[in-house]
Amino acid sequence: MKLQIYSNRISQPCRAIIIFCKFHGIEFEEINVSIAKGQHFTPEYKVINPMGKLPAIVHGSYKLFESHAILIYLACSFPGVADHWYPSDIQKRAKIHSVLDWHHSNLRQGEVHYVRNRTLKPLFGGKLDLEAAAVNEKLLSKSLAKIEFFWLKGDGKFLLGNFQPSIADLSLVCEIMQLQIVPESDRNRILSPYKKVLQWIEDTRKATNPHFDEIHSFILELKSMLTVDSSVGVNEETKQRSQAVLSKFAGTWEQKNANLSGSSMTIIDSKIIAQQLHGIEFEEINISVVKGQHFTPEYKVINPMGKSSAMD
Ligand SMILES: N[C@@H](CCC(=O)N[C@@H](CS)C(=O)NCC(=O)O)C(=O)O
Repeated sequence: MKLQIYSNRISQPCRAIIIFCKFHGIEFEEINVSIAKGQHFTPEYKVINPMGKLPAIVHGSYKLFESHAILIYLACSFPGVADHWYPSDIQKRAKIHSVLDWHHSNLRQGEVHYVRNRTLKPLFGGKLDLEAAAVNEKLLSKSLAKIEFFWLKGDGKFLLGNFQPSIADLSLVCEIMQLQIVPESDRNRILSPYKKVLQWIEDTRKATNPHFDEIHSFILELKSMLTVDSSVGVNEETKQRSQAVLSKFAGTWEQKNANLSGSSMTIIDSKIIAQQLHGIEFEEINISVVKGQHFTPEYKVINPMGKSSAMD
């Protein structure tokens, strides 16, 4: 059975998956689920993804949600995907997971909420919140700095100093491309300090074109509808025109259907239990989060992100 992708092209993770499939010649049916109409909250969609989020896939009788998991599944189960996208070498592979996990609790948090508060909210019936956007921008910029000065270190053009792109490059670049929707002056202010990031976006785009441009043409079209001054909100006419763009791929769903909570100690404890269970020998080095030992230069050699836990 052909792969089905439940998607909406306004969504960064959906775009990453569609680009990946198109690039690798993976045949799929794209089923547009309208976020604007709340179709992702319907009981029918919750059978596909009980979390009510996009994207999700169905492959035969197998269902899967979470874009990173989907990219891994696609890279491993379809023939012809070059090793660099998701390396078979376990240490290289785990580094890709390190970037992907970091992405979801850092770059994505800053970017999603910034774009929502700065531009998108009125399209979904909310109000812009420029104060919140300023707070979100700080996390976004911090994350971009981490990409510039840490993840893009090394000889290659891609994340982790690789010479060829991986699923992590595609996922993170699609996330940053969402900034196309915000006013150009804001985007330039945020991105221009990060020259390596800008070059890496271009390199990832080139490596996956023409599919990258084709799939992103949707948000560029949406952006052209949002030329109003966002500080005064979106007027009714703009809202209607934008909804028309948002529902461009709509219809397929209707046809078809006729935290970061928990202390770090808890995480360490669960890892130690797993290690004891499997008989893996280890030395436990306790890092006092209370004393801020995870912020020391010595610890940052082990984990430059200054978080517990890490392994050497
Ligand atoms: N961690 C999830 C994120 C999924 C997600 O947040 N999807 C957004 C679109 S980008 C969504 O479904 N939003 C609708 C909503 O939250 O109401 C993934 O990578 O798949």
